[in-house]
Amino acid sequence: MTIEDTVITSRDGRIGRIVLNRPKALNALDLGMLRACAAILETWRHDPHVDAVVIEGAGDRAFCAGGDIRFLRDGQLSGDRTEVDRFFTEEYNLNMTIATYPKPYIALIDGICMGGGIGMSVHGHYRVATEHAGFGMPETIIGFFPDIGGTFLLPRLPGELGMYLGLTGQRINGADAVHAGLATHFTPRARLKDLSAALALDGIAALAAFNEALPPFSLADRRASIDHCFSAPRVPEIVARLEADGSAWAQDALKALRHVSPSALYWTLLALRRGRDLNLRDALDAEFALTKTTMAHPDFAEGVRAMVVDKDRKPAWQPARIEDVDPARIAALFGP
Ligand code: QUE
Repeated sequence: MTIEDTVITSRDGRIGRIVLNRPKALNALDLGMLRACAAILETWRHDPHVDAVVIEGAGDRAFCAGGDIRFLRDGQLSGDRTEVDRFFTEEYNLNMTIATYPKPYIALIDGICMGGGIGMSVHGHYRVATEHAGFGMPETIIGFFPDIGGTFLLPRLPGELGMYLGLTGQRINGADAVHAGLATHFTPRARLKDLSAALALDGIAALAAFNEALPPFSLADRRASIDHCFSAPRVPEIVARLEADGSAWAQDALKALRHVSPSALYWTLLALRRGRDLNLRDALDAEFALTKTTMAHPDFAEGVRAMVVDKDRKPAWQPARIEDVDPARIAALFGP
């Protein structure tokens, strides 16, 4: 083990520990990290001394900010999809491994948890969130769509909450994530170290002992509006319903929708509606196919450029307006 390891694994009592250790990159996942996690999960699957797995992120800013989106952009722009396909294949297989893991898999989430980070946590049995957790699927902001099983997870949140989160890219805090079903337990940061130690001693029984009363769901008063606006059949109707709503919440949602890739709104809506009826494996396979077609759209490279590479936060979307997206062009991305 060296200090450069981007994934640190260890045994502690009867648990196996995984630390995503790229704190300067907000623990974003590269291929080496995916492989290290997959390898240790295979080792521990059959290890009679490991009863459960606990995963966390290094540093106090992030559990995991997502995938290595610069690498994916570079691969896409190179014209050779080999490395990009390999990344998604291994990432989605790891999501599936976590979802079907035979031993308790517990993610401790104390900081941002977005995109690929959701895939590394929410498919597992237990997700403990602190008051510093921030859960989100912000892919429309970079001209992509909620992958890593997001098309399976989001349609299964209460009402149209998942469509709201997936289209707007809005982030929710740790307590709200428990209310929404993305997290299972709420433990303050001040007690997380003690919880982590207790897991090694007592196993998953420690989860209940450290679970604290939840603050109210901050979106409780918005649930009816979310369900009404985001159940509209198409993107322009969602916009029209938000405009008709007129509340401060609706204004914020509209502002978010007008900032993200208009084309990504269209393909995300279709992908999330389709995911309602798929199991996780089929959803991941459908997402894999969709990575090929959506990433070939100019908005992906432009979105990553604007938000992650140059950080000017001024993407030049094509088309630039929701009203100008051609639904037939989006439908074609889903195959014949
Ligand atoms: C939307 C996203 C991502 C994002 C920013 C967005 C995303 C992602 C990253 C990210 C963050 C830090 C890193 C890194 C990538 O940022 O998916 O390599 O060091 O992974 O607005 O979807």
